[in-house]
Amino acid sequence: MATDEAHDLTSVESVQLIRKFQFERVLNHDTRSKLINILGTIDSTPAIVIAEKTAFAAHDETAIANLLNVDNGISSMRLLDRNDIYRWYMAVLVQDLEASPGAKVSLIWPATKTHVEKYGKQRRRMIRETPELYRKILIPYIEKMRGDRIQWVYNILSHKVEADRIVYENPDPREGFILLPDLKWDRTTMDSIYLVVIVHRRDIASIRDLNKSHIAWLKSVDSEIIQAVTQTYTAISATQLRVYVHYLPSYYHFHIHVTNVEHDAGDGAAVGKAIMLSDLIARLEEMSDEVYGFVNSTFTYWLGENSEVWKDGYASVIDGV
Ligand code: M7G
Repeated sequence: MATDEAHDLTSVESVQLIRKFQFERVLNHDTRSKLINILGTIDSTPAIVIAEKTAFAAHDETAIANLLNVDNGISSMRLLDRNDIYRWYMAVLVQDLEASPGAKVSLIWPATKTHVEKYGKQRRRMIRETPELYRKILIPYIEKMRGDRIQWVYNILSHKVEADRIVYENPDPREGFILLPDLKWDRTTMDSIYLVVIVHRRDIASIRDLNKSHIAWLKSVDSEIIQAVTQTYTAISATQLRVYVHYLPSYYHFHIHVTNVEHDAGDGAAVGKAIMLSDLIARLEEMSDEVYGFVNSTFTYWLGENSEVWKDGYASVIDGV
């Protein structure tokens, strides 16, 4: 099935599609975030399933007050052990697809080699990327990663998909952007709010393309984001938002991550990957006219050893790997 046709599937057909998943192997799993990445096939084509147990609805006091209720909280329990004033149990939660689903499941199909690398377990390497290394290794790689690989971005920008999810749009082709829920968010848990901002302009692949001429624009995007998010989700205030970008990103069309600062976004918010948007703006402001833009800067980040940037790039140029 062509990717375009896959987009047009109804929600029932999409459920039938994922049911056809044939297990191949576990790519990675994380006991802390209760997440598992599984590789398999659908109709003999590689597919990746990412399954994550949902968080408790801490903001819904009624639901939490009923947690020990047999009918709509924990339906059955077994004592594992006890010691003095301490008791610990295993429990079965009453789950409901609308009000309290047990898991969030994502499907990538057809999955590319890059997806399999990204979602697989891998060792990491720290890279100090100078302007020279950026030109030598990243520019040719970024060329390859544009086009079809960011079709999902173009689908959002043209309102072809996810249009009804848009939280805010500034439609200006040069200055504008779309703010919408990130696929990682369950769209209900306020503490784990995760939104993504995709800019309309197509000339910025990553922060490397930003320079001093973008300062005013970035500042207005930053304040428009904060205003739109706090007006839409009134429980959240400006000081509760973490607004940042990734370097390296997975997708080379400029986008910004917006999360609740309470949310543990794991690696995605970690040093060596996440850079606060306001820090980037400040760095540009402090930059001399000779340096002018991030194309002439050095960035340090981590990379997975499975990634093409490492295997076909840095591994061969860094001494003593
Ligand atoms: P990134 O830094 O390029 O990649 O951010 P990474 O964080 O995945 O390494 C891209 C962001 O866009 C991530 O937070 C993704 O979860 C999110 N995202 C990716 N896709 C394919 C989609 C999508 O189709 N829809 C939405 N709403 N978000 C997506």
